[in-house]
Amino acid sequence: MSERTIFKEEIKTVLKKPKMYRVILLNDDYTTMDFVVEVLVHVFHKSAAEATKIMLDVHEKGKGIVGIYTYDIAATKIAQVEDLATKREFPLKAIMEEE
Ligand code: TYC
Repeated sequence: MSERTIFKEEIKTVLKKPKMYRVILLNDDYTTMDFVVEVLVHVFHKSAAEATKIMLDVHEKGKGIVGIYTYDIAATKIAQVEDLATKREFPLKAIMEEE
């Protein structure tokens, strides 16, 4: 077997795409609209216009996707949302779902 021979399993390991996770923002009755926009701008790097659109959509529909990330990035962003919300005493929450 030459050095260039690669087993099928090795190819699979090398080429396997990471699982991706949707980060979903949940509506509530207490968090202010301004704070949600602030979070979308600072944590999810949305423009003010895009953040406002997403916030209003979540407000109307109850939840909405704010981004799709690898597990660690999604978990970090969810923790940042929780951290900022806790500091301001808002119940704002984000969750993740596997794509
Ligand atoms: N429903 C909130 C209000 O009326 C605003 C809001 C929007 C809260 C989106 C959370 O994810 C959220 N103040």
